[in-house]
Amino acid sequence: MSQPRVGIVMGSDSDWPVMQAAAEALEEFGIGYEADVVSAHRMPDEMLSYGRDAAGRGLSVIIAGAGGAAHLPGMLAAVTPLPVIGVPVPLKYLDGMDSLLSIVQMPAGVPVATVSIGNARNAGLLAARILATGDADLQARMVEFQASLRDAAHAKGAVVRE
Ligand code: RP5
Repeated sequence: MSQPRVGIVMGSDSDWPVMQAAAEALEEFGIGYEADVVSAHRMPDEMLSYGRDAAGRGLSVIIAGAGGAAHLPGMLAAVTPLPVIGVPVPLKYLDGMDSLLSIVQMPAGVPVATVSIGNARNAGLLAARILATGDADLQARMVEFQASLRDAAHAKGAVVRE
């Protein structure tokens, strides 16, 4: 895999079963990534260092997933100029609504692009779209991918008005 352009981080290794879908989406597009556990609550110093150093290390996008009191995406967004995509990880209680609200309700000035609960695949695809704005080949592959979604919908009998 090439030099990491996307940093996938999560609050716990228990988040990986959800977060690995982001990695798989990036792999489909041949985008280099790194994946790390960087807990906002259990490793606050390491979390701040990760966010502060990410751009300088050559990352272009951060995907951050956490569950419960999910402060990781927002805290990273506070210390990096990079786009941060938040993934609300569903836990045993509250069905991920706690994670969603913790991530999505950011104060003005500090954006986190939040995907739906557990939808790490969309986080990977959104990171690919962000990178594709400066990469014509990658954008062409994204267009092909979108066409494949349309073809798959047709194959299932979807009606499309032309
Ligand atoms: C959060 O606490 C993590 O992102 C994880 O979703 C949750 C539970 O972590 P573990 O107790 O499983 O390590 O910070």
